Amino acid sequence: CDWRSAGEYQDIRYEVAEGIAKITINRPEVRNAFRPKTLFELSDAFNRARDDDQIGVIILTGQGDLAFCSGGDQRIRGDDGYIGHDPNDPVATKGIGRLNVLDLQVQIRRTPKPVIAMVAGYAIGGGHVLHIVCDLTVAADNARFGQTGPQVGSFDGGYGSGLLARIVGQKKSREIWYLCRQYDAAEAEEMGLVNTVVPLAELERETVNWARQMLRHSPLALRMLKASHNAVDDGLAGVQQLAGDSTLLFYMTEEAQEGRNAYREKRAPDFDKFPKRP
Ligand code: 2NE
Repeated sequence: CDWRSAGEYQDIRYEVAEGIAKITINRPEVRNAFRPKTLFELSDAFNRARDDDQIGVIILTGQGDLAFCSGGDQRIRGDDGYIGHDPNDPVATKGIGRLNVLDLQVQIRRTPKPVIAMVAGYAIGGGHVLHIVCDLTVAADNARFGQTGPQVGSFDGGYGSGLLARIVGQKKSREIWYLCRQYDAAEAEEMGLVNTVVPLAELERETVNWARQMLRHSPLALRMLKASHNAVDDGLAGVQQLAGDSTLLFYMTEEAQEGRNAYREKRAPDFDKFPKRP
């Protein structure tokens, strides 16, 4: 893929090619751990990919072969969350902590385009949860997965446990969280935690192949399938997204447009010509 960079970021990279956006967490010195700024930049990049009507699939990955993401940067964990050091952030300058990875998780779920986690090396802690909330995971054979919360005084009781249990089952999810073991790529594939495992050298090529295959398919169908898969687990917010997509489709019909046109033309709407479908 002939990636072209876009956007001005410090902690991440945003690149596009062939209708694919690749978002890379770029803090390899800490195994791609995130700080508040990393997450704000990731959020901006996901919005950029969402708003670009040429982008059909998003890849989330980490810089280098050693890690996808190792979760929250423990060096800047304060007593109430992760404390940024941005002088323009009034919350950070007051020393107030953030847990803004949770906002990013929700954003990835709401992004109406397939998101593939491309995992080489460690996906650990909050970094493991990021791959959980992606639609698909393509793992390199050196990938290692796990949660560390109970070791480091943390937990993710939202998607990090509820959605994980949906994916691997209740017993396995509790094992992953309670014991804080690490699982290699083969074990992850065995438990349905990843879609496929490929040699490290072929990770990007294979991930791009998966993206290309989806790009050949109907973007609206993929959008509806993502919302449909999310709906039950996301409760009323999931239903809202699916319902919003129904509204989108309805707006595209002549029937909905008759209502709009009648309002604009200050006349009564004429819905008689539309069938009362069985
Ligand atoms: C990721 C892992 C298993 C990698 O191990 P290894 O042996 O390959 O590397 P090493 O030497 O541990 O790490 C290399 C450098 O990266 C730093 C390390 O401290 C080390 O720095 P130096 O000693 O070279 O200066 N590093 C790695 N992960 C870091 C992190 N998360 N924060 C800050 N520095 C980090 C191994 O490094 C590991 O287990 N890392 C910690 C994983 C972890 O516990 N993450 C936090 C979980 S809690 C969370 O993410 C969370 C949540 O639960 C709820 C809400 C929000 C966040």
